[in-house]
Amino acid sequence: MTRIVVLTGAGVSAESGVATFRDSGGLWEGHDPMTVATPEAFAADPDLVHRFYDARRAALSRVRPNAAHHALARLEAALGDAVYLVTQNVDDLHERAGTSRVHHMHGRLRAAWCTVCGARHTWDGTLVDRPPCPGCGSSSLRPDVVWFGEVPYDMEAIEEALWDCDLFVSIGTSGVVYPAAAFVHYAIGNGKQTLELNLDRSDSSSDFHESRRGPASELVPAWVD
Ligand code: BV8
Repeated sequence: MTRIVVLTGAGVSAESGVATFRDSGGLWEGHDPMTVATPEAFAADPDLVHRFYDARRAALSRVRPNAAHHALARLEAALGDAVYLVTQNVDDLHERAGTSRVHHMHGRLRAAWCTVCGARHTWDGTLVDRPPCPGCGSSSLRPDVVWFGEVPYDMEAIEEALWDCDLFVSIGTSGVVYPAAAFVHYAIGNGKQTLELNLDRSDSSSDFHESRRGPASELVPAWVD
């Protein structure tokens, strides 16, 4: 029985040195999202998209979980499966901090998906050099991330957890991207308590029962502990 649903966004990994998407100097400023994170962009220029994800996958080895990730791992250790953690992030920092059940609704950098046989593989190398799929041998692997216009993972389970929970907590997200940005509306519509922990005001701050301002590395441990 889920009691708490936690949604995290790029802000939870910002203090680990992982660029966010929309803050000044954020990741997208290097690239217009629509030129790298869509199936059309991949079809038009697969090398560009592969290089974008290969660089981010390689950068994972240079970052570490921060106090927010560790606090959320303590929350799961204390409450077990009463906590449902869903992240918009494609990094593996929640796992490396010790959280065992992480639901990556937008996929994972350290995974590749074969568009010929459909197999998904843990992947730490590059894809731009078109390595063979370990399953079928074809050179048709793509990053296993959810691009704009694609269907997020785990939506049914996420909606069920939101239906069951008492509390929905959103951490480090601008509330721009749907359907994640709609979770707070779904929670409120079903009479749940809602809390936002974010550095700045987000697009949905006014929707939450309570919205606390500050860095995740301070707000999340203070909330968890
Ligand atoms: C879908 C993976 C149908 C790839 C990502 C018009 C209107 C409304 C919606 C749409 C529309 N046109 C199209 C849509 C739908 C579209 C969408 O929402 N577009 C937006 C741009 C308008 N969505 C989709 O296409 C999705 N699919 O809708 O399918 C469907 C839906 C349901 C069921 C069935 C079918 C798929 C979207 C997934 C796209 N992929 N990522 C990759 O990573 O490259 S999105 C990407 O941006 C991230 O994954 C992340 O999820 C997302 C949002 O970013 P945030 O995490 O919020 O980060 P951001 O930088 O924006 O904000 C950081 C926040 O942290 C800030 O608020 C900041 O203040 C705070 N912060 C910073 N530092 C700290 C901090 N907080 C605390 N501490 C700190 N230190």
